[in-house]
Amino acid sequence: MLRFYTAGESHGKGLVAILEGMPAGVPVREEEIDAQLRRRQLGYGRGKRMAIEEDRVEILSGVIRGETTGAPIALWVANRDWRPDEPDITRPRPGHADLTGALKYNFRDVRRVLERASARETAARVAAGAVCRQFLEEFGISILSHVTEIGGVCVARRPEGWDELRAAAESSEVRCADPESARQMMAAIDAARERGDTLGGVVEVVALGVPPGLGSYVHWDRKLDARLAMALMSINAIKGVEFGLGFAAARTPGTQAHDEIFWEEGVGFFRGTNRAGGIEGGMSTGEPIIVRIAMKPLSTLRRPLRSVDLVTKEPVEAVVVRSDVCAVPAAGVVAEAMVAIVLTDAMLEKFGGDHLHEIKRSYETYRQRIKE
Ligand code: EPS
Repeated sequence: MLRFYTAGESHGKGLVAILEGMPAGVPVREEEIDAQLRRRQLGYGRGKRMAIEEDRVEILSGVIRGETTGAPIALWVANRDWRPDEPDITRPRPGHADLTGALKYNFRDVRRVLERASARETAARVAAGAVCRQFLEEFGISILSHVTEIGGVCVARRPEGWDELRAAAESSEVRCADPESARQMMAAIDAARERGDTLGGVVEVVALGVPPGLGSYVHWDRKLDARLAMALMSINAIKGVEFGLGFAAARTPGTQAHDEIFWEEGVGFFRGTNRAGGIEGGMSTGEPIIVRIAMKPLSTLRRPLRSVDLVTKEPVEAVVVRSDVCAVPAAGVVAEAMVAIVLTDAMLEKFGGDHLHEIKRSYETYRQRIKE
């Protein structure tokens, strides 16, 4: 249904995203894409690069007078820190794509790898995701995220309501909804910076307003959780994905692991709990989709690990380049974008049409039937 590509290097001229398959008639506001790009640039623990860049989108195609036309949407985000002539790097970082990328493509310079393996690429994803968010908004679907863990510091408490959770996370420098936990996370980041170290963490992403029945139980590659997991695992440095109870479900007996079903006049079917994280049998249940991602600590270390020079084969210390101490808050914003892209694809698959009006009609008919 929906396809998207990105192109661009971290210190190339800029980044491109091409989003193909978006129907006509979707209102797209450039300011909203820019607002998402700005959110991705924030976060305590980021390096100096984020002070240099001021990410802004330019819509090159597919949108006329603020509405999609159904044609491919090309988005451009320029790099301020464009450096076309940097020297070679031959000291690969353990944990990075450097060594394997160089072996695979027969490079003697890992810069050719790291320029593309860099998480700078995620700015293009956020731009594409921001267009998808505007499509989802038309159906009352919204996506939020908050950081639940950084460097072993876990969030101690969280607000009850989704709006409160969102507001608290948005106002936090580490995107954590509990100010006291946030303070401890920032202290952990400061300590890691002092040591020349980096920190990973966990982010929870929540999608609200998703109708039941997106995805499918009939075939493996149409399952919604499988598609979300792939999209989220594709984000740089993400090592794990879990839905609802996730790995804890493996340690929970069946009587306490599932969500009992109820029905009420005017509401229809609903669950009393949401341990499944909004997905059963590869389909959305209509409850909030709740997914957590684990990010490893970044592999560029100011106290470098042992490595081997690609050319001389001598033991060396891995290269030290400018980088972030912690990018977990930013990863949450990227994860929201990836979830938006997958949900848009799943919505188009279920309710698809060439114009937003057609899709809305089909969606309303379905909602009505479900209610009855
Ligand atoms: C990154 C290294 C840093 C980060 C970068 C990801 O960039 P630089 O090498 O220019 O200092 O700032 O992230 C971004 C530029 C971004 O926009 O997120 C890396 O090696 O992955």
